[in-house]
Formats: sequence, C-alpha cells, structure tokens
Amino acid sequence: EAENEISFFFPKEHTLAVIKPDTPEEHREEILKEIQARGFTISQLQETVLSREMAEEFYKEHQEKPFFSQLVDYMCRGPCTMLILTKENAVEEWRAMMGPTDPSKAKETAPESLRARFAKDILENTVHGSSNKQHAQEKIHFVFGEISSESEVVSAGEDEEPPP
Ligand code: IDP
Repeated sequence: EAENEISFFFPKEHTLAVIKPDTPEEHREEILKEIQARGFTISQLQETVLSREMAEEFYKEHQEKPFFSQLVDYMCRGPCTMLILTKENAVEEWRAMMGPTDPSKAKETAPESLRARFAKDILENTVHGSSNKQHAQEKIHFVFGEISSESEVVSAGEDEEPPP
C-alpha cells in the first residue's frame, strides 16, 4: 500500500502537549479541534492536576530561572490537559502551532499560532510542547508511564529505561 510506504519513510513521532491551567473551556475545545484538523492523532488525553512536586519535576530544566516559582504556581493552579500527539514530525509541528513563548512576539511573527490567539502573557501562555524528541519521550514517560509497545514510537525508544 502506498500509505505504508510513505509511513516507512516518514515514521510517526510522538510529542507531549499540555493545555495549561486556566484555559477557558471554549479555547480548550478550539485547541483540541485544531490539533485534529492539522492531522495529529490524539493518542492519549488525560486531565491532571499537578502537585507542586510534579510541576517542579516537570519544569526542572528551569529551576534556576527567576520565574520558576511563578511557573510552578501556574502549572498547579488547576487541571492540565495532558496529550500525546502523534504524527510525522510531531515535535516540530506542535511547536509551530503553539508559536513563540511570548504572545506579544507571537502576535507579530505567528499571528495564527495558539499563543498569539489565546495566551495572556509570557508566563500564562496556554500551551506546552516538548522542544525535542528526547524531551518528548522523557515527559511522556513522566506523565503517562510507558506508552504503547508499538515499535514505531519515538525512535529513542529501545534503550529507554522503563518508567518508575
Ligand atoms: P516554551 O514553553 O516556549 O518552550 P521555555 O523557555 O521552555 O518556553 O519556558 C517554559 C515556560 O516558562 C513557558 O512556556 C512560560 O510559561 C514560562 N516562561 C518562559 N519564559 C518566561 C519569562 O521570561 N517570564 C515568565 N515566565 C516565563
């Protein structure tokens, strides 16, 4: 089948996407619709209220930043919608859909992006997306535990330690 040949050359990739707390329900629904309209498969969807500890672990790369405690406050303020998105080139495509971190920049350079349309400010910027495949895999393991055993999942899969 032609389609199988194509997916051999462009293997599916997973990314972790998060709709952050305090996103109004109508924005959340629009984001979910748009994700599907862009051809992503929503492989998992889970509403999670992060504990402080979990939020600190989730954003541990930023623990030295001046905004770290505000970021942690924000992330555990209410339920997060945690998603595994699956598509060829998912990591990069979801980052493009989100737009730049700062919505004022997003409005200039990527007015169609989710952050340009929905983010309040550089902190409360509505969505998260893994920045590379390694991070995607780590955060997926962290949030969901080990994802399905399908062999086409993120290429770093084989040597990865199982989740705790
Ligand atoms: P990203 O989410 O676009 O990858 P990162 O630099 O990884 O951006 O930052 C993680 C999150 O930390 C951002 O999404 C945003 O919520 C918050 N953040 C980043 N930079 C700032 C800042 O300068 N002030 C306040 N919050 C920030």
